[in-house]
Amino acid sequence: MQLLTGPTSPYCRKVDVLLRESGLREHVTDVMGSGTPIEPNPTTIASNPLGKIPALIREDGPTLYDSRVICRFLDTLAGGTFYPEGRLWEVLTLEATAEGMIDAALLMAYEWRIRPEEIRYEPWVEGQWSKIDRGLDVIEGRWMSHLEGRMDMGHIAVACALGYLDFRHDARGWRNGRPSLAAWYEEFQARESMVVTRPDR
Ligand SMILES: N[C@@H](CCC(=O)N[C@@H](CS)C(=O)NCC(=O)O)C(=O)O
Repeated sequence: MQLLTGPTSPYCRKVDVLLRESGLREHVTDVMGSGTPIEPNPTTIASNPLGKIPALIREDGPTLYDSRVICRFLDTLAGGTFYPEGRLWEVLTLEATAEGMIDAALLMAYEWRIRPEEIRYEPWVEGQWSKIDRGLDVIEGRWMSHLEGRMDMGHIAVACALGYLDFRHDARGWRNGRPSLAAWYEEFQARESMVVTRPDR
């Protein structure tokens, strides 16, 4: 299988961490496919009409895209431990929360990297940060017992979201007022799968 990926994408990092944690890494070859909405990558467009990475090109079936679809597929191949049946809806909801935070963080980054300064709209940027802020509060307030339990895709998604906040939005200080989540992340980010996939390498 080939994974269309990029070195700083938090969505691709989710897939990479799962590959490493589930022992499937050697079955997938990385192919660089980064692009932006205004400079799409031709290789990626050929595999995903949305022009987004990650996309997983399979030998025995159609290409899969969207990190959640790819992670669910890979987990099925690996034996199904990262989306455990007994707490599936919790895992999917936590993964969706983390994914929404990544979406907002990426839109904020696009705003300063891509949009010309004279047409930036600050309330829209702050509205994106509010989504992240509320997501962080809900994880700190309601999800810590889940995160302290056995690792599943929710853990990986939250860790990749927090890693992206450190990478692109460090000045916002997401740890302030969230001591439990900060302590959990400190430990989780030391895992080898997280260390070798850090976006600032
Ligand atoms: N929901 C998608 C989002 C993927 C996504 O937005 N990827 C970014 C890279 S971080 C991308 O390829 N952006 C290019 C574009 O939006 O045209 C997923 O989970 O895979």
